[in-house]
Amino acid sequence: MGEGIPEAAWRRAVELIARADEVALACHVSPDGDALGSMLATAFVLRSLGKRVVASFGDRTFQVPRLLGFLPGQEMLSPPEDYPAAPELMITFDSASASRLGLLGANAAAARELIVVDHHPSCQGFGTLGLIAPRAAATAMIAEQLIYRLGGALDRDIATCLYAGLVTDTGSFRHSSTSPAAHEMAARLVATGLRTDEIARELWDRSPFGYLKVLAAALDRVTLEDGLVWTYVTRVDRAAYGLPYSELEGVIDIVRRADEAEVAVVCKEDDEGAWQVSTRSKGAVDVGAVCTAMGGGGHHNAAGFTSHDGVEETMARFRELLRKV
Ligand SMILES: [Mn+2]
Repeated sequence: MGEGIPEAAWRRAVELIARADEVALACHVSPDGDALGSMLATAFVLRSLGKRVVASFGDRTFQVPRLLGFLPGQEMLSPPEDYPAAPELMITFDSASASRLGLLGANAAAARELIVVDHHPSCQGFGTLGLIAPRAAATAMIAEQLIYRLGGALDRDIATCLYAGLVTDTGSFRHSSTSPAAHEMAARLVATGLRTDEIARELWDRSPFGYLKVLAAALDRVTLEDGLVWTYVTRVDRAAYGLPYSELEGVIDIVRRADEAEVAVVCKEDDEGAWQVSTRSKGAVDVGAVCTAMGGGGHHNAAGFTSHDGVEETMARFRELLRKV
């Protein structure tokens, strides 16, 4: 098992980590379960190997999304301001490009060695070494293999972090990425005694009340046009209920239900006023290609990008590109 990553790359990664005193870990901005879970699992193991570990993500407002608040190991996180300016060894998780590292992009550019652990087909392979497996269902699958190769073992905390990554990216083993290897990994993780029921509730089955009201506003203006279903959520919608941006992750999963649509889009205005656009496809359309053309990235059936234009302008460009793929 090596997720299709060349043995030489694995060996080089283990070697770089073995000779580093301090390892600086980072994952993509607005981390999801796969990004944060993969990073924290690796942090646990590096710490047990006696390494000094720095772990962070480059959001201007440094805050773990509420739904990931149950992940163990958060005491190992520190804000990007405290991150080494030019790390001796840096490892990034689930970030397809340096731009997805946000504030930590500059640190990555200055790192002496930079290992990129990722599974996005659009991953540009930045850094000095890639552990990149486009067929892996989650970055957590690569992180698990890295842990074994470092001589680490799973305990319940590490397994909980990896499981969060695996179930997030496979949509609870529903997405097309759900391979036999994904289920085999789940078996190893569940065997540590983690609570699958509690993790599922934390990730999917709870929200502040305000979420229901914001969701109602988003659904009230949902539009169906020619195989495309889309809506948007503004800062003003959220402000009325004090709802953080990070609570909006699940809106796309409701919008994409529409049988009449092949592609679903949710434009979410973040706290800085930029539009974070989530897209989903049922398979016929490569939204990853469209989002890459819009300056973002992702997978064939799930991708996103950031727009600094208005919603109408953003959607006009998106529609135009959609017609071309
Ligand atoms: Mn991922």
